[in-house]
Amino acid sequence: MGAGFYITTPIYYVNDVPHIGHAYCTVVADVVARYQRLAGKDVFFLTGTDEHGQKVEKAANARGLAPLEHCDLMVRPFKDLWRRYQISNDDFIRTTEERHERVVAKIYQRLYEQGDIFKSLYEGWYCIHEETFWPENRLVDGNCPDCGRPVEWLEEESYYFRTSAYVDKLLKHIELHPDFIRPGSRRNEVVSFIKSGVEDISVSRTSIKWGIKVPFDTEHVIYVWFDALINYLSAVGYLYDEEKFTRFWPPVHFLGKDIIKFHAVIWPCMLMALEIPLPKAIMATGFWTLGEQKISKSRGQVIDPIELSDEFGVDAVRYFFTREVPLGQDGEFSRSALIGRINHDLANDLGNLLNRTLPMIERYFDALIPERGEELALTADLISESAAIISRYHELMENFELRPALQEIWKLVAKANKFIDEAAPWALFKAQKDAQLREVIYDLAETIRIIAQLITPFMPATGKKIYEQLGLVADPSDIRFDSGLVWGYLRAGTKTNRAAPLFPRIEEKEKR
Ligand code: ME8
Repeated sequence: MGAGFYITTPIYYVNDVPHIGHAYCTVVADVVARYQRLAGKDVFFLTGTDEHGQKVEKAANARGLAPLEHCDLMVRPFKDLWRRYQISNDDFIRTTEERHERVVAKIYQRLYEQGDIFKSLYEGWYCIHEETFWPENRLVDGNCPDCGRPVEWLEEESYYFRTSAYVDKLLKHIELHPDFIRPGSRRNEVVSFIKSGVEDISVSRTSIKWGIKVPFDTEHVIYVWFDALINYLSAVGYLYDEEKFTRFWPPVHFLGKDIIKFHAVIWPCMLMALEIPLPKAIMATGFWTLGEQKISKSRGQVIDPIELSDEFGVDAVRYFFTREVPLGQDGEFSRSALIGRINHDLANDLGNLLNRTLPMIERYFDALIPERGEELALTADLISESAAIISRYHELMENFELRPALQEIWKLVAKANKFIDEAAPWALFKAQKDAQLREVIYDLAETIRIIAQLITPFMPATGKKIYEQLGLVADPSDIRFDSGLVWGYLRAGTKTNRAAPLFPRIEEKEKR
């Protein structure tokens, strides 16, 4: 097993520009990648684009472009969006790249030679939108059971992948590794799907041209899902960079619940056929809905992630994504809920903590962080509470429990706000209790710094801004937890820089 930490997002279809659902899955994976880096792991965080298949070919045709030209244009908005959202991916794979196509062809060849890919006749239904083959008995009123669109009848010679040979072994793996598919509700869904019977799947097409050719039969193009899943191998050096591959494999996959069967059934069977260890975890995220309908371009409900970040700021959106719903569950997207989070959690709770503390440092200590003084029961309690929260935070973050981890941080924010009221620095100042005042102010500033360090995976720019206000020049994204979460990192004599409030209140109707 590799010593590194490998995490992936789905590779997104380039038939259209990205929307908020794409941003969501990539942001949550980014939070985990950033956390693991700060925890000291050697991280490889991968995202990319899925560029073959009928859906992309159709989109290119509609624009009068050659498929590759269309892809070259459409990849830009994805890359721009990731830059805007401070996504810290280490690589970006496109399935039209040679490094990918080569690995796909080699894998296909090997599976054919060992008898796991074989030729037969495909007769059945196909949904272009979902790029999925459907048996007759799965259709709903003659339409695709997933998206409800009409399906097309296919009758063509096709290569099949022998999924059925591996499903029993897969079922055992799922039973032995309860954390393999998360959350548990998705695991149950996958298990009952497997138990209902998994057939061999068609993995080539003759009626389309846009894809990777079957190496030993060039009339056939490799099925887009078979091609796409292999990105997780081709990007990490499989068959060409042994050192990299063994360093990082196996991965943790983040993906939407719509594509769980591809990742939790077909993909593990492909890996077993190749004798490659299975992923550490397959984490299915939920959907953002509007009026209880999945947000999607084709349904005409669009929330542009760029406009959203223009209006509210990237960190506020990143916070909302991770704080509003538990990972794995659906969430109804609402502007008023977003504004509510900004006003209450960010402007009020976090913002006020800074806006109360920094002026006291200026007033009592000329804007210089004081030396610690005389410990009080109250300050000892704040320090031990912060240590307890840090340890729960790690436990939660290791398990991708992002929302509970934020709730823990906000317990510390609340605790620090309450500490100000109880320690009443203004009274200590008046009574000239200098040693106590110094301790109270130092501990408060240090708590704020720890909070900034803890929120950095979620809100990297905000963590940095808080550090700047405390007078620290280092970016908390560069400070590993083993030094950044140690009490006492903040040095006496550091000059603070109060700035404008991090999150101004938004005066618009909000929902609580
Ligand atoms: O399926 N809410 O690509 P895709 C939350 N190319 N997440 C959403 C969402 C919503 N309303 N809508 C989409 C593909 N997503 C394949 C993947 S991987 C080898 C190949 C997210 O462009 C969610 O993560 O259709 C979903 O799985 C992904 O976008 C699908 O993106």
